[in-house]
Amino acid sequence: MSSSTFAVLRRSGLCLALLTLPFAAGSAAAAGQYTVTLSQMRYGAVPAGLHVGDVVAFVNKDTVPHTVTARDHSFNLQVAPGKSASLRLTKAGTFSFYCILHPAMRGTLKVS
Ligand SMILES: [Cu+2]
Repeated sequence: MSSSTFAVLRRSGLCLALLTLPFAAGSAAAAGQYTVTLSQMRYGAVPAGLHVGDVVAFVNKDTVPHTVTARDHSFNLQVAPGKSASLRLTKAGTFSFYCILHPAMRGTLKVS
């Protein structure tokens, strides 16, 4: 009897760990929310001090579509005119990005 009780406890303990893991990871360093404005065919200033788990919203104030495309293809956002698209940072590193439609538009995300 005691062994079956123990087994149940172990199972529920495992479930609890799996359920709480994503929340623990997400709240570990109070994820930040940032905005980069796309305007006049340029990316606005990219915030410094970005961390894994942060979310960066790209807001397109131009009348043409833009993309936010990583050189290493790790992300590729389409941002319609007047709309925004958000990117959750999932790994550390320095990521150069550009607009596929207007390759002169360039920026860099530094994530630690
Ligand atoms: Cu563009």
